[in-house]
Amino acid sequence: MLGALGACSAFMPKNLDYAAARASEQGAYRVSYKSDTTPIPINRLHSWTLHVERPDGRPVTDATVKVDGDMPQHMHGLPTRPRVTRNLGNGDYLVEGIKFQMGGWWVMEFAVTSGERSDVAKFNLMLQH
Ligand SMILES: [Cu+2]
Repeated sequence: MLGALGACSAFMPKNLDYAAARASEQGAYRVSYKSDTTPIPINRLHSWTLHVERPDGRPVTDATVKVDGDMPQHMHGLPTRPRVTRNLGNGDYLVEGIKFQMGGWWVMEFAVTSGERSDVAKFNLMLQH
């Protein structure tokens, strides 16, 4: 996207955490994801199952989750608007409509709200072309 400036040379933090299970930023939740397709595909719609639990491991069964994603080096987001379409129970949520239009470093963000508690979990992904 940055053309002559060289998108791939734009700043990228070293030692990014690519774990698929993380604490949310303020520690309110533990969030993990599983893609229904592995490896995570480029240019193909697919779904993830998100799991949300409290730090003590109790599943969060009443969360509302907003989904967003972007490529920090490229200043663009996803070509689609993925969203939670089903509460699968036991802290699992189906996220449909995910599509990555290119390989590289992506950050997926899940804004989780349950009761009064809102927090965001961010996942780094390095997708292969
Ligand atoms: Cu990009």
